[in-house]
Amino acid sequence: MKPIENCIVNKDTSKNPIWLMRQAGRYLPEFREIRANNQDFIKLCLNESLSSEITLQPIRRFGFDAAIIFSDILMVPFAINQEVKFEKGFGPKLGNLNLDKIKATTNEEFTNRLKPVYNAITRTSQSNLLNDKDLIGFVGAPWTILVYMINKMSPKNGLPSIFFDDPNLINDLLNTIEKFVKLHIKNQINAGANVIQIFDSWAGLLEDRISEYIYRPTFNIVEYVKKLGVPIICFPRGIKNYKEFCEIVKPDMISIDYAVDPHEIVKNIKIPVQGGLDPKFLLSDKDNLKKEVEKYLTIFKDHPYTFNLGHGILPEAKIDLVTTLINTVRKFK
Ligand code: 1CP
Repeated sequence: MKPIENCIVNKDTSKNPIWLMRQAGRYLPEFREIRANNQDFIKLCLNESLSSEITLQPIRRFGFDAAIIFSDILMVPFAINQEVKFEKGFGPKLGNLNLDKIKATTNEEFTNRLKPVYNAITRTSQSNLLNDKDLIGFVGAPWTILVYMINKMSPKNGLPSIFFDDPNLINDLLNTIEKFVKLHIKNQINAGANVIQIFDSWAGLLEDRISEYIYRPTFNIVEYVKKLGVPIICFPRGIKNYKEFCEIVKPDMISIDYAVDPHEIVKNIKIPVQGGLDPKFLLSDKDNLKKEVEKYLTIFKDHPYTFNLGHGILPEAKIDLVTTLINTVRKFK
């Protein structure tokens, strides 16, 4: 693994590196072109030359400071033998949960099924476009992966109350997911990823049992990644108490969502921070966007801060506003 001097996770307050969550994706015409000819999303994630190309598209166009491998958090359920499909206009659709089948998955089977993802990481890490840039590997947090596995589709309209009826099943499944998430991280690092991000996109759905379902498994993964010598970023979207999360889980960097007050974060959190900008500003206009970007940069002026959004970039984001965003960040003094 190559050491990156200008790593997106660092304690330097004199610069603000920038990359965007979901930067390799649907807002880019060059991605849409590839997608139009590749209807099966899982197959596309397992096409090592195309997934490497998609990873590099936003670097070529915008020169972000980091690339994030083109894959999906639902590749883990796929690799532990739960059916996963992506339907146009609907989103992910998962097959029935069969715990015995999942638990019977061996590490070798898991690694073999995701081999193309690891090959894509190696191939991408060798690109000249990434000479002095990070390559981010990622996973879903056990809680967020579990939500998709039990709910079998996006929980964007909420979870049924029966979801929480069987804590034994939840704990059992969380342990199994944690084991494979660790393996997936180790494989990505061995392939050439030099930063890891954990997406807990549905952390905000939990009110009780946060310690058990979020803090404990995420802490275990953070400790594991630290031992591998790679920085780890956590994105627990929608949680109420980022300070408590950081104190208990101890990531190297915290990625904040757009609903939290950045003033509170800078006051209460000592570790490097990433993110915050509401992705909707990339649908607005230059002046509005600049004002909001400068707001975040000013608040985090004396804090290690990597610029990013408070959630993934929207498919409707305007390309020229992404350019404005980068220029504003790079020019800020
Ligand atoms: O063309 C298409 O319709 C596919 C859209 C798409 C893309 C481009 C999906 C389906 N996944 C991805 C890639 C992806 N997903 C990346 C690639 C690298 C990059 O960031 O550029 C990453 C990091 C993810 C992570 C991901 N997948 C998350 C966590 C981040 C977040 O946005 O909260 C989640 C929740 C998913 C699940 C997922 N994948 C795709 C969809 C439509 C969904 C469901 C979202 C939902 O439940 O509403």
